[in-house]
Amino acid sequence: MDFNSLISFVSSNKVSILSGLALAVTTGALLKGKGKKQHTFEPGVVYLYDFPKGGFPVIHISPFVLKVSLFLRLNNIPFKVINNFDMGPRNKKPWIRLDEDVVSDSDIIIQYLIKKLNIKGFEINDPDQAAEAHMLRRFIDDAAVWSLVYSRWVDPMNCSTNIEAVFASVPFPMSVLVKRFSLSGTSKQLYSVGISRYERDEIYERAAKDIDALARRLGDKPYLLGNEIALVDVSLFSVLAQFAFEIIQSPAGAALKTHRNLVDYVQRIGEAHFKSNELDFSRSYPSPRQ
Ligand SMILES: N[C@@H](CCC(=O)N[C@@H](CS)C(=O)NCC(=O)O)C(=O)O
Repeated sequence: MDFNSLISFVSSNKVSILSGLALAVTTGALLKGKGKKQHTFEPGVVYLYDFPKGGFPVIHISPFVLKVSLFLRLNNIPFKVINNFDMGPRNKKPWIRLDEDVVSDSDIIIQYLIKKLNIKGFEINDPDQAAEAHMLRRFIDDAAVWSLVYSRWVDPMNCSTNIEAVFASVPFPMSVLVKRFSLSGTSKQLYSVGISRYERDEIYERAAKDIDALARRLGDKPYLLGNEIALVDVSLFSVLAQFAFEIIQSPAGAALKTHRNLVDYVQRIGEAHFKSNELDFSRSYPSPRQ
């Protein structure tokens, strides 16, 4: 295209070019958290930064945000949720603000709150049990979680419904760019981590084995380590709840629902700490409860 044709193209497409640019700039700013609503922060209140509200039957669509939310609830810590695209210091949700402090990463947030607010009851004195809890937590948070990410974002059987629901509260046309941007980022992550190099059946076979192992480890105990809820349960609940409250049941959700103990576990913890508009029990727990 020579210079004269370029000028004539620009002058005849002024409106679309300008609107495209404006949309791209606004979306970029939105994703970077600029132009966000200014909040007044009350002292002593934890502000939990979450994604924009989704259309799922679970209040937080990120297991890691759900994990921090459950921890705050378990300990009666006053908190407010802020839904936006501001990704915080590590470029990941969740992150929190408490007074002058900003902390990100669910484990680091929980450890910070335990120390800052002098929360008792989560110490594990037996070194073997502490080591086992640590490994279980890593397995749940850093390994088992990836089949959820696959199922939500990439699985051709349910990803378009899920992606619509993830961005349910983002207005058009912003939603178009945000969907494209997030999907490409998540697909790259799934490839880098290695999950999306397996076939769909292989991914869900691995997920079902993860779920079977967790069901076996829980057995008939109320919680993973016995009678008291531990930090490893906060992680387990938060990942399982995402499978229990799906819009379209994935094979991993179906695998979960073959384990009565896991279904009861999610229901027991969920009902104790969340309201019915935060976890919609009417939209979960099919077969095992009949
Ligand atoms: N290790 C982190 C993981 C957090 C994480 O992976 N968050 C996801 C949402 S579930 C996220 O922010 N993804 C957006 C991205 O990676 O760009 C934690 O425990 O907080």
